[in-house]
Amino acid sequence: MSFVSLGEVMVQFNPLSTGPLRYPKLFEVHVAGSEANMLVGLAKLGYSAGFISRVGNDELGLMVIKTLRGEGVDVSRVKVDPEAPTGIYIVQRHFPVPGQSTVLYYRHGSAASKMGPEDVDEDYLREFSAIILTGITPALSESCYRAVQKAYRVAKGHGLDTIFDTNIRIKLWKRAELAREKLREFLGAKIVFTNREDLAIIFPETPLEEAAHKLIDTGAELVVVKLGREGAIAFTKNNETYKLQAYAVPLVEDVIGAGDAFNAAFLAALYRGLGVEKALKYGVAAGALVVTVRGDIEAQPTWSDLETFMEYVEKKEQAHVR
Ligand code: KDG
Repeated sequence: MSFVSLGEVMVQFNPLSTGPLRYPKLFEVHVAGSEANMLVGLAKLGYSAGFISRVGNDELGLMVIKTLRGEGVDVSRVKVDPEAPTGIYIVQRHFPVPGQSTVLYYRHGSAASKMGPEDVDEDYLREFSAIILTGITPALSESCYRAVQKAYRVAKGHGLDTIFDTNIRIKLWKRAELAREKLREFLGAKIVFTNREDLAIIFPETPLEEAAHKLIDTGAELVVVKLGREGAIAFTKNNETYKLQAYAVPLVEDVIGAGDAFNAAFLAALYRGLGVEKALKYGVAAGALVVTVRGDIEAQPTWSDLETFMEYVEKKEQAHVR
């Protein structure tokens, strides 16, 4: 099993202190972006992964390429754009809502936003067995939207499994209706990851379970609704439902990237043949690990990390019961 994806990866500036961004003086630098995060997670779990993107001809672009390569992702299709810069974003942690993070994007006109259908090489896609796309890339520009359309169509045509995370970023779309309208065509992917907020945008005023079933009616075989601290629910086309509580972790540094880590571990377990229930378990474990550090990719687990974490949680639970 091998995974290909298309999207923007940025340099993330994450303050060492929490609170309003006016004040921190010290920032840590990370490489992050939803699609690339998932590929790194999958690579750590033993799968091959390839990324299609563009970065600027600048030091930050070099950092992105070097980091992804170091994590085992094939970057042969990451182009270096001589004119546009690498995108960046800054994180504000635990303010104004404790436990949550918000982001400031500086990515308008970035190298990745200039991607288009010409970046999607059909022969390259055919080297993989599954494609992962998200609702972020179509929001970057009209040409990125067309690139995602092409990738989705070509992948379906060549029999790749299609995986789509709705990942609606209102800061990019500006209007919820636009996201709803433009993302509709990707909702029939084989596996759809989403969350409560995105479902409310896609199917307004529809109860969560009904909305998930609407996605199944659209063609999805498996719909996974991530619920943050509450865990996740999976709905299958065979009418099965699986629900799992999240693992509580003593320390939440930064929640950004948890959803991507969840997806990666969920997919890794599912494609290893472990079944949906076990996949949910690995997914929430990976999500729990990622929130304990700043940065999206650093704490993504290997199989052995997942086993160690799960043993620790089980021991804690048993001690609690006694
Ligand atoms: O899922 C985490 C991502 O949201 C974060 O890394 C930044 O890719 C990003 C985005 O577009 O929001």
